Amino acid sequence: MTQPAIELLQFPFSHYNEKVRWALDFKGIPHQRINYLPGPHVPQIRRLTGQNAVPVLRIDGKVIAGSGRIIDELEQRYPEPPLYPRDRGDREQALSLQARFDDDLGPATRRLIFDAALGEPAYVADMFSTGHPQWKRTLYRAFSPLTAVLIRSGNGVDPAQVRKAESTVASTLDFLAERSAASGYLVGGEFTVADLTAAALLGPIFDVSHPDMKKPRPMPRRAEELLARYVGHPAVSWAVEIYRKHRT
Ligand SMILES: N[C@@H](CCC(=O)N[C@@H](CS)C(=O)NCC(=O)O)C(=O)O
Repeated sequence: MTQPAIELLQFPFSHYNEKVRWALDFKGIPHQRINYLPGPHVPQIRRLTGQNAVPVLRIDGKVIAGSGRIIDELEQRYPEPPLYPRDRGDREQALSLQARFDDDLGPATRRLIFDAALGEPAYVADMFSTGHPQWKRTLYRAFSPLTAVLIRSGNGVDPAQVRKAESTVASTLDFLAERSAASGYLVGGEFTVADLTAAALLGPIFDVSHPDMKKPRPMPRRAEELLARYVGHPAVSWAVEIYRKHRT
């Protein structure tokens, strides 16, 4: 049977995109990644999907936006190895945790890393332009002070929202530590989409070892401080372990 051509339209380093990369790699699905630059990506992604965000998956001529919807499609087409628990109640719990983390944890960790790193816009520009030709990287870097302003306003990076994000991250970390304490997993004693989502969306605030998410060094000083603030939390050790065991 011939495999359908699969393309992931993505930003490197983005944690929602990481959810989909992780699902594709975990299931061993061959695919091509097409990198976009945040900002200049808008016209093409909007034309294709009617909205601006990536990840977007193109599979068999079908275009799907949104990490949860994409993972759902992959799970239907490639059920093994599973990311959804077999038990119906567990499956509902795993999917509801995914939706919760997508809604609150993802925006919160992103806000914190942007707040910490955007003092050095060139660092952020270099990170996001990974994989692009050098001329494009140089041009993108030159525009990075402007991009930084747009990223701040587009992601609610202001003092009040940052404080809210800190509180969301603190309560989610405590929840994850408590919930995973017994079996090492969030639902049903096995690795599911809930663990994948939590670990991927925590990516901005810890030192992920996987090459797709490893933060370039040296990092801005405030970004170092951000990671240092969370490194001792048991939920961060849990996320490191989930990456080690399950991020192929
Ligand atoms: N809920 C969406 C969120 C995706 C998202 O926020 N993507 C960001 C990158 S991390 C993005 O594309 N931002 C650029 C934009 O919206 O223009 C998902 O689960 O895929």
